[in-house]
Amino acid sequence: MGKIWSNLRRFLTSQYAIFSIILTTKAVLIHLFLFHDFDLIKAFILEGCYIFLLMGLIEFLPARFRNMAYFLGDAVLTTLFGGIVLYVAYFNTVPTYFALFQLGQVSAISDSVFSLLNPLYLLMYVDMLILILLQRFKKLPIYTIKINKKWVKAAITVAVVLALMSFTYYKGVDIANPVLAAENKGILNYELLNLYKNPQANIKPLDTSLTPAEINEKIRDIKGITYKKPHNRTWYGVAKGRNIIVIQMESFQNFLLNTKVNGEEITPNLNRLLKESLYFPNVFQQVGPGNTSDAEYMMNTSLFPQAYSATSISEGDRKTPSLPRLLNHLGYNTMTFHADELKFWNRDQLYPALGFNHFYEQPLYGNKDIVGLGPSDDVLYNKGVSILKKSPQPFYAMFVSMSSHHPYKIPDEKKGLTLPTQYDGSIVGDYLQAQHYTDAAIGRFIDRLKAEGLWNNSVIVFYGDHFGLDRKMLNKNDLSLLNGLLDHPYSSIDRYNIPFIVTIPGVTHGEVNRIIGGQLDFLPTVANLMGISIDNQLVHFGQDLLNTTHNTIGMRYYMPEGSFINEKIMYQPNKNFDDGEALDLRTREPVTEFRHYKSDYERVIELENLSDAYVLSLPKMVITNPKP
Ligand code: GP9
Ligand code: MN
Repeated sequence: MGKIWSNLRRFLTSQYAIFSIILTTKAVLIHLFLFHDFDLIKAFILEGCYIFLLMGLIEFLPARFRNMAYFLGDAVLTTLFGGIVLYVAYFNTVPTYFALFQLGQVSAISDSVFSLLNPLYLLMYVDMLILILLQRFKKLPIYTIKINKKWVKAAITVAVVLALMSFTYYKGVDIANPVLAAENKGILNYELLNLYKNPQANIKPLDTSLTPAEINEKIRDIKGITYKKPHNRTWYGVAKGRNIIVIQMESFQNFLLNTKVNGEEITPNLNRLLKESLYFPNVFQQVGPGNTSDAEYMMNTSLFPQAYSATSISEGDRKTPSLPRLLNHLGYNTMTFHADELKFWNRDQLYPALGFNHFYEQPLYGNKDIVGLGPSDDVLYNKGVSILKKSPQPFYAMFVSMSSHHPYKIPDEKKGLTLPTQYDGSIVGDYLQAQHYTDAAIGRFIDRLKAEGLWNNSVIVFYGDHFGLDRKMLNKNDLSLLNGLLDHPYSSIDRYNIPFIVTIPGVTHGEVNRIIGGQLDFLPTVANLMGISIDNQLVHFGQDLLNTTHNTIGMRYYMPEGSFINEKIMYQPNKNFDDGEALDLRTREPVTEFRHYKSDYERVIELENLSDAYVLSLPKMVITNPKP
């Protein structure tokens, strides 16, 4: 008996056991941090088996490398866990290994990341420091070399058996929601399963002999909509031949419009503009992990963004039929403006892939008047107007704003709202100030366009790229401020709701269209207004919102694949369709009876798969010198 105890003591103080136990504890703490309810023992076994297995591999190394290898193993796994925590904080979903490759992008938006970084995260590495010190001062009885190998072998064998069991068992369990899947299957098991069963492996490129008209017909069939000839459509060609100016507004949510804080309008310029625009208040974001760049992609292609990676990163090298390409053929000069570096979100590939004639990125905007990630929206628009002035007409110019990027810190002199003291130091207060600035800069942009004679002969489109406020960033005070502003509890419906506004000076006069829409619908709607028939030319998964009687919006990222918004509910699956959750769009209350909407769930998945298959069939292009 005494021998067993002394062997156990020797085992538990071995480097193998110490590092494995510490790392498993870290993994379990991450479960505690990321998932609300979880089973402690299950988490310990699920994460532990892989960690004891991985650390066990080090035991097979020559003795002189082991010490170093343990520390290295600890550092690598801790960084992986830290990366996952950071990713969840930023994107609000558990990343697959594909998405983890995009962490380079997260580091580029360091301000945002730092605001999410809790200094406590650094404590994740503290064990290494303690172990180094203990080792240095020879306080730690480490028996690595003299350890009874039988115990190690037994532990590794148990770990291998448990890892194999959990892998085999969960291979057959489909859980649509990535957060739930990682919680249930274990984080490391979930990553490994994704590696083994590439969720996109079943998608085969679409038959390239199909014409755009045939694919569009297939899309209409899946949606159950009937074909209407262009000339029978309302608003067809009302803006024919005009310039097109698109303004994609960073993190801009719909609730900001026509809302007052302390008696003051948050967005006075846009509110005024609504009176001479066509406004769609019931539009929802459809972005994937590529956030801003996915919004740009959807505006220009009407294709679903990828579910597991930023589209610009994984598919940005494919020559993609798009709005700029269509307009290039019609003699338009096509341009896009954004004050970030071109390589961010792989835009150096994306823009040529979308066929823009020109793109204007950093360092064109210099380094004056920096707000958040780069030069302010004012700098962007000023430079933009000076280029538009000289551009041949008609032109298509897309502007991607940036000053209102998370964490919404703008210089004091740019804070135009007088907020009550409850807003001091709150993210909601910062968000309102930043979006008030977005609106003010747009107001100045509009004035300049008018002064240069570029307003009346243009169509100007505005929309938010994606949400700015997520419940997880909000504390009690933030929530109560928001609830007061909105007059109801802040819900996912508010979070994903972005505005879509089209101004055609002289033509639009404050029409409000309450149809449900998504970002895929922007291109078909603009094409109809421009009198460009895309039916035979451009594969598109969205609908012209001006000629739509019913619509179902598919979302595949911030809510799991299969999530949708139809005229009645916002739905997301959990393990499958039946155990999903739904909210009534009108009351924002949970709905339990949603089974009769199963066809919407199946339909959005079929459309998303068809979109992926189509994207895979597009030819790759080699981009050596992206700058046109
Ligand atoms: C980066 C900027 C922000 O260029 O557009 O991107 P986001 O973090 O919102 O995807
Ligand atoms: Mn964005």
